[in-house]
Amino acid sequence: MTDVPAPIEAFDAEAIEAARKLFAGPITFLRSAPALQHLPDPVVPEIAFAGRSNVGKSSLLNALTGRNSLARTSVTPGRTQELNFFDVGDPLRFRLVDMPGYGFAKAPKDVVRKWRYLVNDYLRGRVVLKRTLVLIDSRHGIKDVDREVLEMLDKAAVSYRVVLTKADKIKASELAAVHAATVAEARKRPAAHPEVLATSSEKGMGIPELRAAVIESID
Ligand SMILES: Nc1nc2c(ncn2[C@@H]2O[C@H](COP(=O)(O)OP(=O)(O)OP(=O)(O)O)[C@@H](O)[C@H]2O)c(=O)[nH]1
Ligand SMILES: [Mg+2]
Repeated sequence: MTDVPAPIEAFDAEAIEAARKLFAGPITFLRSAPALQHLPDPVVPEIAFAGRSNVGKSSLLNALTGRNSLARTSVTPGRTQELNFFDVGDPLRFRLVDMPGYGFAKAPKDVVRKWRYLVNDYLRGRVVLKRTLVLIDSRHGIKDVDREVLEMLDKAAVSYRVVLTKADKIKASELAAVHAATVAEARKRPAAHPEVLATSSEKGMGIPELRAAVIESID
């Protein structure tokens, strides 16, 4: 017997199917908020995507919604520069929020500061924010720059779930090791969900499960 959790957490078939249906329905871009005064009215639950620049936030949003170009992605870090809101469901059930990345060394300092304030203020102060998905590149695991964000979320008691991205880029054995280390760290953090999902937006791995996890957190 082993108690090492699998990289892909099991959800029951009904939850997977209900989530698939919801994400296959209407999803539309609502607006970009370059500053807090442009946020939409907080009328439905929100799920935010956070993580280092280039970790795959916009790609994961596209994979979840099954739409290739809903959120803009790029090989160059720093693509997403505002908070982008997407409406899910008709009638509206919840919103997905794609955010600028952190830890992007090449961006000018004042730009980085602006993004950081925007993201941090949103994360700490948004009443309808149900959960933040904190994305971590499978090849790198949790880095100090990620830990700063996790600490901020812990202190502000903002519920989050760590999600590994780009799982297709490493071998299964390497993925198992980084997953185990990430779970161990998540379980020590007060505001973190105890499970960590490994995903690949490229190959679709972990996507049905992450959909179910999103729905679970808004219900
Ligand atoms: N192989 C592989 N590549 C991926 C995956 N997810 C994202 N990428 C690639 O990683 C690069 C960055 O993806 P984005 O989704 O734009 O990353 P981001 O986190 O939104 O980046 P910023 O908006 O700059 O913070 C792109 O070239 C994607 O094609 C994945 O699951 N597998
Ligand atoms: Mg992006």
